[in-house]
Amino acid sequence: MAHNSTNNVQIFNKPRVELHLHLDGAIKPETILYFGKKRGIKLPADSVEGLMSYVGYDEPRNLTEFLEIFSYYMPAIASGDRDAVRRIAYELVEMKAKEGVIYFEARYSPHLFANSNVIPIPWNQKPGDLTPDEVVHLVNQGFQEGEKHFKIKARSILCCMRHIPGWSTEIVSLCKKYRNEGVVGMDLAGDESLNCKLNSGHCTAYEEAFKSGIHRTVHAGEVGPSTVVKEAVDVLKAERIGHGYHTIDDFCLYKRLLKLNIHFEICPWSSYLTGACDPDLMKHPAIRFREDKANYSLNTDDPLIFKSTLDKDYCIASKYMGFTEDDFMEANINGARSCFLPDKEKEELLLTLYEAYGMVQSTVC
Ligand code: PRH
Ligand code: ZN
Repeated sequence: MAHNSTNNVQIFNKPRVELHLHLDGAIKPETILYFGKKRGIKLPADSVEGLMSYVGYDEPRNLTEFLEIFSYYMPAIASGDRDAVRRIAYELVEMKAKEGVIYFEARYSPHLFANSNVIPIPWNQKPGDLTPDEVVHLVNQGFQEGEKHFKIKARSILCCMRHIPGWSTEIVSLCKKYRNEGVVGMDLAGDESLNCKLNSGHCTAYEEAFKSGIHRTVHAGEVGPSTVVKEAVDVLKAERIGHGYHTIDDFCLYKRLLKLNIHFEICPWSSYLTGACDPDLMKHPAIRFREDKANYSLNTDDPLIFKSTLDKDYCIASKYMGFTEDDFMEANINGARSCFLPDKEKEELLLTLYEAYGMVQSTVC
């Protein structure tokens, strides 16, 4: 199915909220090339088109193949360059402001940007001294600078990684440490198809997050079965589910999550490209979520790799899933209601949306 005609057409020209977006999946190719050159790190190509022919794609693969792509370009950004981390955060705010987003929550693994020995250090580089803690500080700085320039709000969610449970305790500590400086929650990301079994390291960290009032989302039921979603809600006490498409395979669970008002962070184009759903987008679970008035939002996930902007996801929802202007407003209001901001800021965000959507009288004279 050709989806090029859905690229870059703005069909919902009103303020938006985005809750599921990976910082390391939303880097400008120009910035990857810049830091690759500056640091003498070899990349698969030295032009934007060349790099994108390795990094971007537009026909379905599987989640494992998709996740491998990060390792093609992350060495240029990770493992020691403080400017790179600050700059990609700043540029993400710029990017989202252009897409009409007024509030977003971007997620990342601080360990994957630090000197964690996971992103291989190129032979000509000395091992650096960038810690996960400093990474969080740098991202916060980049976001704050971006917020000042682009007049939108940016917050972050710190990711635990399914295959490295040993990092999760530090993640919850960082969430607590930086809860007043831009970090609003915790996530569990990574390859659900290979690491379906929940590790006790993640359970302990999520338990601690729950006790400490740290907001929780979990990637679940993207390509994995509905049991992963059940575990995310019942064991990890997730308030939101990243993707969650396979929830609908278990009717009882689905009905229960509708009642609990669990939020589903839907990423239409991502789900097509990772093989998470039927490639026929007219059969996408988002249609069911919409019909059942579930609590869900529309998101990009990894726009660098998916060669997309939020417009792509909205266009797909409109063209293949029958979404109307009212549905888009509803999805954004749902997103604002289920965002991880403190109550007062959440109310302000909701009021801004209600005003922009003509649902209340503007307070501006
Ligand atoms: N599903 C699971 N994991 C994902 C996705 C997708 O939604 N997109 C990115 N990631 C992982 C990548 O390994 C990335 O490095 C990490 O999340 C942190 O952003
Ligand atoms: Zn994701």
